[in-house]
This record gives sequence, C-alpha cells and structure tokens, in this order.
Amino acid sequence: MGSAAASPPPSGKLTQEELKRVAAHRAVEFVEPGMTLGLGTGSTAAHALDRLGDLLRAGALPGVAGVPTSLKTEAHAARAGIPLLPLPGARIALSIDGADEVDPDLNLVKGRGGSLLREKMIEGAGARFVVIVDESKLVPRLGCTGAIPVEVIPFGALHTLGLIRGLFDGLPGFHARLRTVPAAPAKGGEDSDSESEQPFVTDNGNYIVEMFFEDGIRGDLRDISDRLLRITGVVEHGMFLGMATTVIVANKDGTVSVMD
Ligand code: ABF
Repeated sequence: MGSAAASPPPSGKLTQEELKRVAAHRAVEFVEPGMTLGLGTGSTAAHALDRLGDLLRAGALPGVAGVPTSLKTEAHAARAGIPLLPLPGARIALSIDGADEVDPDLNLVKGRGGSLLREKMIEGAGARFVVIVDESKLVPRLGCTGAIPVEVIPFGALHTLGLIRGLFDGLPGFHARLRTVPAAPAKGGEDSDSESEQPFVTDNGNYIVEMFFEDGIRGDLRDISDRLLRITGVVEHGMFLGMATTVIVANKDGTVSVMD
C-alpha cells in the first residue's frame, strides 16, 4: 500500500468542509471521458458530484455518466447536470464515495447515512473504488467512532436483531438496536406523540440495525461478516472489507495522502 502526499496549501488551516472538497476534487482527477461512474452519498461525495458537474458543463468529460448510490445522490447528481444510468450488467469503471471510518488495511465502515446496500452493490461492481475522506475518518479498528449498520428486512426485524445480538453474546461493551427516527405526524394532522419513534427505512424499504462495539471490533472481520450474512433476515452490513482500491485522505495540514 503506497502513500503519496501532495504539497500543502500556501498557508493556514483548512476547515473540515474544505478538506472534504480537497479529497473529492483529487478523486475526480481519476475520471476519464466516457466513463460510467458509481456516484457516492454523503457530504464528501457531494463535493465530487459538484466538481463533476462543473467539468461536464465545461465540456471536459464528454460521455461521462453516473449510477447513484442513493435517492439523495440521484437528486443531487441531476441538479449537478450529471447524466444518470441504472446499474449496468457490465462492470463500471470507477466509483467515488466517502466513508464513515477507514482502518489501516483500508477496510471501511460505510452506511451510517442509510445507503450501504446500493453503495456496496455499485462500488462492488466497479473496476476501481476511490474513497474520499478527511483525516477524522482514520481509525485503528472499525467501530471505534460509532455504529456498524446492518440492513435487515422489515419482517421479523426484532427477531433478526435478537439473532445479531446472539452473535456477540457476552462481548463486553457490545450492544445493538434498531435505528429509529421521530414518528411522522398522524394522517389527521393532530400532533403525534412527540416521544414516539418509528424504524428508519432505507431507499430499499428495509430497516437498519446498528451494532456498537466499545472501542471498536476486535476479531476476524471476515468471520464476523460471514456470520452476520448467514442470518436469514440480514440483507447486508456496512463493513466494506478489501473493497477500496484507493483511499484519498485530506490531512488537517492541507496535504493529501493517496493510499492504495
Ligand atoms: C456515504 O456517506 C456513506 O457510506 C457514509 O455513511 C457517508 C459519509 O458521509 P460524509 O462524507 O458526509 O462523512 O459514504
């Protein structure tokens, strides 16, 4: 895994948003005319979409089109003027997306935004998957900064949650819950009980179980992945193991590291 740092900016610290933009613009440099791209979700990927739209409008990338990883990305890409395609049968050239965490082996946590399934399908279909992050996403182990999301079908979701909990029975500091959002107002318009919650629903109509490991996951990630995916109600999880081909990190000092 190589690592090349670009020269720092003339002076001063960049904000986190500026760092995201630096990483995103560096990733767009990998795009060539005629490419079909996987278009990622989240605030870092949004900078890549905007940059792509600018270049397309300038006529710099003729023939480029994208496959959106979420309904939110689909709307953003349309606003940016990026032609959209369904996920083709053939491989796509390149996907560009953010991540929630990146470990030293370039394994990722993704999907805290709720889009893990389409992200994993599209980014797994690409010849190249470029991940764009600011330095805050680098972790020693997956699960250090928050949940590992697991997409589950709605039917029997609480049963599936119980089976997931059973995989880690007795593991100190582990807990799992169904992700919820505030309940929508009742149809009649009267205020719903402000305390009531309802399950978060993904673009695919599924639910999300959130797994929390105190101080991150310790153990064989592929074994944990296999055991999760063998649970019948589980559709997919947010550990992207060995999928990133390149990780672009915008460092706090303004330099950019490219790891692959
Ligand atoms: C997507 O966007 C998701 O996999 C991930 O949850 C999120 C990261 O968003 P941001 O770049 O805003 O931190 O990549």
